[in-house]
Amino acid sequence: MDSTDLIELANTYGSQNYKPLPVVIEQAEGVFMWDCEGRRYLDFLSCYSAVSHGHRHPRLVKAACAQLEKVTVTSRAFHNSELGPFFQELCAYTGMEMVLPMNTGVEAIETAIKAARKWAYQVKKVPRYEAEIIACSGNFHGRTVTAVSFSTESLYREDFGPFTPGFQVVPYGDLDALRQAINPATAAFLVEPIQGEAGVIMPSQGYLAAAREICSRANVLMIADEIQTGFGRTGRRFGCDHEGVRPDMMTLGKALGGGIYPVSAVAGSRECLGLFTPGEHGSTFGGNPLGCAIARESLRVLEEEGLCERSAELGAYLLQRLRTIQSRHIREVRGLGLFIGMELYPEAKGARRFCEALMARGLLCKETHDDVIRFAPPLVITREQLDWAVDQVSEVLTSL
Ligand code: IF1
Repeated sequence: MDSTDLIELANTYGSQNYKPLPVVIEQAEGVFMWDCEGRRYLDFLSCYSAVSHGHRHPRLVKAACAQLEKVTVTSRAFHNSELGPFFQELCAYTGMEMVLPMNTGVEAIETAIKAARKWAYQVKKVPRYEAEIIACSGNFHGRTVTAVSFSTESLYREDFGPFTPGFQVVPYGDLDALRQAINPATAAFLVEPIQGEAGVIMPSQGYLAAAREICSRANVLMIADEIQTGFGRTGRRFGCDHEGVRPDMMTLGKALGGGIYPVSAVAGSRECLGLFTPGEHGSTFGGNPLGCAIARESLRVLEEEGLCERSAELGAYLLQRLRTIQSRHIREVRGLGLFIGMELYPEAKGARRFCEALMARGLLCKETHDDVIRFAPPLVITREQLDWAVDQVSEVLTSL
């Protein structure tokens, strides 16, 4: 079947919970993807950072295939030979004391919320069920009913109530609001080091460190959502590293699975994650040997190929080049590492049409929040490929 037939099929039988660009990906390798008609595209979305290693990284495919020949899923009713080493290596990589493995990012978020509430009742002695968690306006932490209960985006909440209680929302970047919101029932502050979905929104320098200080003084847990900013995307291992901040827990996902398999986790202190007792929490696939083997190799590849440093260096280069584009549409170009957003003026009539024009030139990007084009290529991209991409962006932004 050709692309048109395949789109027709997806539209006929699929719930329309997305409006994809009209391109059908059939193959991918490294930074490139090919559609059914053989057209090649440069991937500037990286599956929202899940493909930071590039598509089908040979070492990751090798590790996955090797594990496929041994054992894939066992449940946690039994130990498996990949689990302990995965825990140890992820603790070493994050500097945390314990890990609880899950599958998708939002499952890690839900796990962290449960851990924070349990800590509030058992350690902080907050009266049961008064624990509160503070989140930020513009947040994105996933699509479960609890996660959207504290979303400020009506598109993600509409018609999905009733919502989970126990959350407060403060303006992102506003330390006074955070201080004001904290009360004796506050369990935790949940924050993205950079808000991805909100449009690559960066807080002012020092915000994360100050928030860490406020939480420590108030005996409130700090939970960093590094599902998108983690594993080199911002030029350091984690977004918190830019300010030397050590959260009590961090939620991890996307690139942890090497662009091959869903692997997520909460990494945190023993004080938090040590509170779970057998049977209280879990999942069918969390910690399965296939995911652990892939995640272990994804950490090794990040380190051995210097992908964090690459992201820092090439991200600074890309940011600088994008900022030289003279276009009446561009309001701001911002980002850190290979995590960049180009905000357009409202008069540009939305970023989608620019993404469609870029697609026609062989560059695949995704708009977020109407007016922002997100640029987040795999961390294995080369400077020459970035130059080609900037040329396409420049052409489109100056011709449309
Ligand atoms: C979609 C963007 C959206 C995340 C952070 C948790 C999760 C995500 C910081 C949940 C997931 C994905 C979800 C995907 C599009 C993408 C996304 F922010 F990356 F752009 F939606 F806003 N925390 N982000 O970014 O992880 O359960 O999806 O594994 O839902 O359309 P998940």
